[in-house]
Amino acid sequence: LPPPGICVDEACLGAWPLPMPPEEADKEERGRVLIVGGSREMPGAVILAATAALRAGAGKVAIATSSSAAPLVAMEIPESRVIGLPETQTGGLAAEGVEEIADLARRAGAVLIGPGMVDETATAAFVERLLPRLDNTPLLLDACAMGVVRQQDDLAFNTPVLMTPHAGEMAHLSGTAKAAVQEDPASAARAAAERWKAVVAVKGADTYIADAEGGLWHHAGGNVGLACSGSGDTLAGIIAGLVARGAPLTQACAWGVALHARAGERLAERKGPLGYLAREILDEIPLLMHSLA
Ligand code: NPW
Ligand code: AMP
Ligand code: MG
Repeated sequence: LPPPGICVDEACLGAWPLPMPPEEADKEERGRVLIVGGSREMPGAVILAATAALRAGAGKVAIATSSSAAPLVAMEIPESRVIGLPETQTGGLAAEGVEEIADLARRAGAVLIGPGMVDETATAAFVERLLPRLDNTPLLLDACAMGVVRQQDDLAFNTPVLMTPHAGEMAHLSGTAKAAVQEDPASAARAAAERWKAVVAVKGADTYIADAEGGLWHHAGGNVGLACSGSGDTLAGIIAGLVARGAPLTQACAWGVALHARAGERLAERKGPLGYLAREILDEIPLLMHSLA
């Protein structure tokens, strides 16, 4: 682990190599990711996240999404197993769906929940029911799923958890103003990490990653083209893929943020600084991962 406070740059990542599977490894050894999310209105987010996990080198990915979106999602990503879960009336995932994926979640190397989910209350109930079933599987909470921390004042996770809010979400979760988070994102990340006993990355042009032990890492880079629809879903999926490969949450997060940003820089050079698509970020990842290693 590089010392807290250090910038996450090439030198730091080179000294913090990702776990590599042996050449003779099978796909189980390369790690399994379970992605839970999506809804009728936003089926695309889990497709982006699942593709991202595979691009980051995970061996297997399963997606659990709303039953109405499942057939479409399965067609779009033939590499993935897709499980349809019961929906609430508002289009969220019903908490009883946890029973259908509890075994998969326990056996996964990483579970990501949140991309494309709607209905914070239903999603929080889903996450609350999932948490005790995890058996220490690392859990990544993004987007709507982070709302679980608003349900209980004294919530502190007792399994490894990573949260990836942008400034607006961080403000919503901590009950502060977005401007206050933007003014001092490092302190917002630190306070959240300490409060919820999680690794917390406050995302933006500068991203700050804090852990519950007081560690803090900073990344600057990427370009404004990354401020696009679906961008965060790709980041969350990349990190999940790295965790499933065996990287600890802090390392996976630092590497994921750096890879995502470098991919944005490359796309800016080739396609122009604005207008590239979130899905195009993903094609860049395998070679970038190789060249930064
Ligand atoms: P505001 O503006 O802060 O008052 P962002 P995002 C609100 C999915 N996507 N709790 C916010 O309100 C992502 O995976 C799916 C409650 C605004 O009205 C996420 O699930 C794509 N409300 C979701 O969209 C591609 C909150 O939500 C609205 C909140 C949002 O992701 C695009 C949208 O918020 C996208 O990535 C919270 N914690 N946070 C797909 N193809 O399927 C925000 N809001 O911040 O504009 O949307 O972060 O991009
Ligand atoms: P989300 O808002 O969840 O879709 O996530 C957006 C992603 O794009 C995060 O990883 C941010 O760090 C990144 N991002 C957003 N704006 C910029 C920017 N101006 N420069 C570099 N990266 C950015
Ligand atoms: Mg997002």
